[in-house]
Amino acid sequence: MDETLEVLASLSEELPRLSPKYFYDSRGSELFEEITALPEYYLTRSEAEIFDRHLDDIAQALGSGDIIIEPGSGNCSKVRPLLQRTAPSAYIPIDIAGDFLWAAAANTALEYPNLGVTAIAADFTQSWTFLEEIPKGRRIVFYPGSTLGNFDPSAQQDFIRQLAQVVGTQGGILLGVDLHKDSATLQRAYDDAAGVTAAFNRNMLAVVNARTGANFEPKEWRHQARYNSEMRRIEMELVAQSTQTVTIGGQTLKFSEGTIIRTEHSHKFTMASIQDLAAAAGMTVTHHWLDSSARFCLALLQNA
Ligand code: SAH
Ligand code: AVI
Repeated sequence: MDETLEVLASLSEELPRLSPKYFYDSRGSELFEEITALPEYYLTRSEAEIFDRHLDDIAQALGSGDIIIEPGSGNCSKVRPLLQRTAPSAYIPIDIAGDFLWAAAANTALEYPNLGVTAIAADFTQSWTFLEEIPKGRRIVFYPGSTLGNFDPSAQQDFIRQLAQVVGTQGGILLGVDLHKDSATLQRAYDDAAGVTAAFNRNMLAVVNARTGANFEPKEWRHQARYNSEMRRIEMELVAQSTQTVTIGGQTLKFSEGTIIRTEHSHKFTMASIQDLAAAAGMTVTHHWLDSSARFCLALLQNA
């Protein structure tokens, strides 16, 4: 769907929403990179610790010489241990933030001269026609960072089903997901003291302005994040600080003071929910690894 129509439709819902894909232009990608270094945002460090502790095991489970496909590759830094240890023939980073992707992929290609790097600037929720152009071979989809958790549960299932087809019976999905835990730790991770997550959240309105010609005033919106422990998800929102009139695609929308726009769900997982997701796609969790505090899980899913 055309982005202007999509934005108008989701903002007109009973609970106005914007898709988290609008977080990511180059500025949004930089802000996300800053988030990953925050003391409160343990996810990236916990996942890195899993690689530090278990790389031999992970590499053995994956085998060598594969094609690694990474949806939502960001700065392409998480794949490094895999590139070093499993020596794949090709690496295919896919990301919606094109300029940030080109720069990250170019650095990766320079650093690994024997690796074929094909960067794909695309929305990974759309059809993966680009697969026709990538080299043939056994495929590993590397999907770290708990980006799967930004989909709602039925979309998570659809996405894993699609990835199951991409990897076939020979390959696998190496999936990194954040685990359910106490609300305070989670809320801190999404509402840091330095206000970087707030800036990341508000930047979404600047991205929507750039992509649809809308005229949101980002500074008139306040960041809010709460853990909904029943739904096992962080709900990130923007709250209007005054009455706002916004024009998008020739339509005028009025948001009274206190109006909430839901910008992100970040679902948290349990071992059982990871296994259920795999099973719904006809896959099995053949291996899994945790960090020392059991905050984060890296799982290898293979077709049963
Ligand atoms: N994998 C990295 C980055 C995670 S941030 C890490 O774990 O640190 C999520 C990434 O997914 C961003 O780089 C963002 O641009 C990308 N992304 C989000 N929605 C997307 C979509 N619909 N299609 C393609 N990329 C998307
Ligand atoms: C990319 N994604 C997994 C992040 C998350 O934790 O849900 C995005 C993010 N939102 C706020 N902080 C980080």
